[in-house]
Amino acid sequence: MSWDTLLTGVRLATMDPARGCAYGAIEDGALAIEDGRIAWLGSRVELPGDLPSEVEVVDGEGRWVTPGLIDCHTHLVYGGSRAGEFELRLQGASYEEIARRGGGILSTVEATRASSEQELYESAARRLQRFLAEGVTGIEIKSGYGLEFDSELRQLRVARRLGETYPVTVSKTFLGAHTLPPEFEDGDAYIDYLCDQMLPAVASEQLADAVDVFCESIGFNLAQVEKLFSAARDHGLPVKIHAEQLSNMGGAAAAAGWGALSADHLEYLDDQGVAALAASGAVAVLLPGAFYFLRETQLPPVQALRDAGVPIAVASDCNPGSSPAESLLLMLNMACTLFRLTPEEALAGVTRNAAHALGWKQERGVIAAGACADLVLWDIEHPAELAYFLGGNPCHQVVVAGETVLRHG
Ligand code: DI6
Ligand code: FE
Repeated sequence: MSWDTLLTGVRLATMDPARGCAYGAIEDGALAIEDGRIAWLGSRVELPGDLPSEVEVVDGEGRWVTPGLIDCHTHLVYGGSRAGEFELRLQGASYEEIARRGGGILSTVEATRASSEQELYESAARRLQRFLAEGVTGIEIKSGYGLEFDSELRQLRVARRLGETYPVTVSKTFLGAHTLPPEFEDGDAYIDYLCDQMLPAVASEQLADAVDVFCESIGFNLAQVEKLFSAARDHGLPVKIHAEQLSNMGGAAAAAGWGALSADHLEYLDDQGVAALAASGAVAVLLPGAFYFLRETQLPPVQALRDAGVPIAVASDCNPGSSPAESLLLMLNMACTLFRLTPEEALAGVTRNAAHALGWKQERGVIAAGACADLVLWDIEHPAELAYFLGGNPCHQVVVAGETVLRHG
């Protein structure tokens, strides 16, 4: 036993279901870190008597500790802003109308193409720091605002550099199939271009950990999804999908058939879709920020997902058009108030189940022996407070791979 750090005087919300209690909590807990991993955890009275003399003992002063938070669905890297479009929507235009008129995603594509790699990096870094300040230590970042070779790869390189520079683990997703770019009139031809030209380059530069697609009337149809997923499989890349956000196209069930990591949005998911997700083990990722910001009224089938045992994650969908959200804690609150998740389900949605959605199961998103020591210490009296505050930030300290990377106050 050669522990580096022993954290005592903490209340652990382990989020480990094996503990069989709310939040997998251990009151009066202690936790040992060795080589960036959790070496031991338990109640303080169970601590072995013969502690190594060189171990640094840190008193958590009664704070709650959770796993580092994970935002498993973001479009963090983009150029420009869509505040003008927000004003148009307040005058009555719908999100889909704006998209059909060439605004929407395409206006961000224009701004992103016009941005240098450094400009994209700096604006995304600002956003990333806000997430990190709230205890986010893992984040997924999609491309999808380039829609042509150089700009898609530029977005993914920025995502990679963010992960190399900040103490946040980044999962990169290729979302070339976000919408049809202005250079193409035909979705089939664009999907062919993605499969034949872009995907091989993305894969050979190891710029993506997964492939995503927007399956929607203003996105891509099922046949196009299948074609893209088949190409992704050829490159050994896992898939995920934006599905059933604005209508029911059967995208989630199709993705489940390809062993997708997750299906995201899901407001219009039907029983068949729920059953397909349950059978495949895919995670249902709920995005309350987009639901709120677009003033949607169709609720995702949360009770059916629960009944079927589908793991539910919660993410920010941070993007300039449908969810300019820069707070994952606010998403916890929205998941509870809008979707009626319990605070415990919401917290599982940004820890254990978010890890699962990124293929990081066991490694992150849970406080357990052997897992990476990504931890957050909070100034709260109960874990439900993480979903309770609107816009507050009770984060005290963020630990990544056993090292303190941020301390507030
Ligand atoms: N669904 C969304 O909510 C985002 N992308 C997607 O496929 C919106 C992206 C945008 O409006 O810029
Ligand atoms: Fe999205």
